[in-house]
Amino acid sequence: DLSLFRRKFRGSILGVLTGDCLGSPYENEKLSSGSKLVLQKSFDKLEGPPFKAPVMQFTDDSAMTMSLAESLIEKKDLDLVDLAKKFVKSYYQEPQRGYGSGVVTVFQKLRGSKFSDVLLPAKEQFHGQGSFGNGAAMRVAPVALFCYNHYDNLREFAKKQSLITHTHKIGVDGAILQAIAIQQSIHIHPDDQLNVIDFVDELVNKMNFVEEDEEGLDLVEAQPYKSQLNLIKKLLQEEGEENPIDDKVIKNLGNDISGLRSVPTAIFCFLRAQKPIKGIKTDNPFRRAVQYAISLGGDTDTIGSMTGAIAGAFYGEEVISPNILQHLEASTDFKDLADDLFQVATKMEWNS
Ligand code: F2R
Ligand code: MG
Ligand code: MG
Ligand code: MG
Repeated sequence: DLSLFRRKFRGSILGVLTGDCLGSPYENEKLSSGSKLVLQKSFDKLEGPPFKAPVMQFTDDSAMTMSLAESLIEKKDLDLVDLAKKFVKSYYQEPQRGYGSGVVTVFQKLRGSKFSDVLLPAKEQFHGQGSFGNGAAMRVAPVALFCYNHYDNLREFAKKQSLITHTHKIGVDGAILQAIAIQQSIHIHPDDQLNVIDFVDELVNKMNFVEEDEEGLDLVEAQPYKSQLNLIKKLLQEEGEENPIDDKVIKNLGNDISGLRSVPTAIFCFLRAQKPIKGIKTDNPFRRAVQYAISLGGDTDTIGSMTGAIAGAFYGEEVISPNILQHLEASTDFKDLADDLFQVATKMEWNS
């Protein structure tokens, strides 16, 4: 059903934008119960009757997502030189979008070397360790959509697009996991009851191969995402509406700028929001997921955005309030981008 996929493409891309714009005012906060109430009220207001207010600005998360989508659409392929150029151009046009402090060095070196080796600057980050930030994961949605029907390409493309800025295994595998979660969501009908444990089990199986122990390390240590996914399962089984365990979620899954302590959190927020959550008053499961993600504090724009990308891919665009979208910067541009990506992706031979 192509029209369902089209709505899911829009849902995912607009989900990125929604979580980013709504989450960024709270970035790096620890939300008290008072600020969680402020969050509830501000969502209520945005969702309510239209009112005049300054639009909420997007940050690096959406800016880089846009570059990646534009490059895939234009090149009908993943072209790393073109992508690097688009990232750099977008950064120098709008450097105030709240980029990570490390990644800026990559942009400077890429430009300074005239893109002679687009993989080299990222390799030199953090004394050769590479970045383990969530920057490669936060922008990966367009790859998941571009490869929506082809798992091997999705894995390969999610990795390759990371390597322009993130080479640390944690940074790369976080992007792969986020892409896989979006792809799984695309392929489940939103009217079907989602079995949250099956959803995680499928991720565990896939990440087991992604995180194969290549260096002869202890298998548990060498598969950190798999461990976090198993924790998600435990938390989902433990938590009931009456027993919110936010502190436990933050402590165990995390809410920071590293891939490992943000991507699994976003997946958890999407899955947990299938059921009501105490303190979050809405019947809309997309809003519940994004609001819950932001309420956990820390890297709120990014965890909100990644949660939105997964939830939007599951429910489709109709779950995102048009009133809210009106308050978000460039939301029609992002919708058009999703449509263009849909046109290109559905014509790729390997998706058919
Ligand atoms: N950077 C932010 N928010 C804080 C500042 C924004 C504010 N508005 C301002 O401008 O002052 N948000 C954005 O950054 C995150 C994505 O970051 P990305 O793209 O992964 O960048 P980077 O620099 O590669 O990594 C982020 C930080 O992680 C630490 N780090 C990463 N790898 C490391 C390593 N191997 N060793 C030690 N530290 C490492 C560093 O502190 C990096 O700067 C998103 O939240 C996005 O919204
Ligand atoms: Mg940001
Ligand atoms: Mg930084
Ligand atoms: Mg962030």
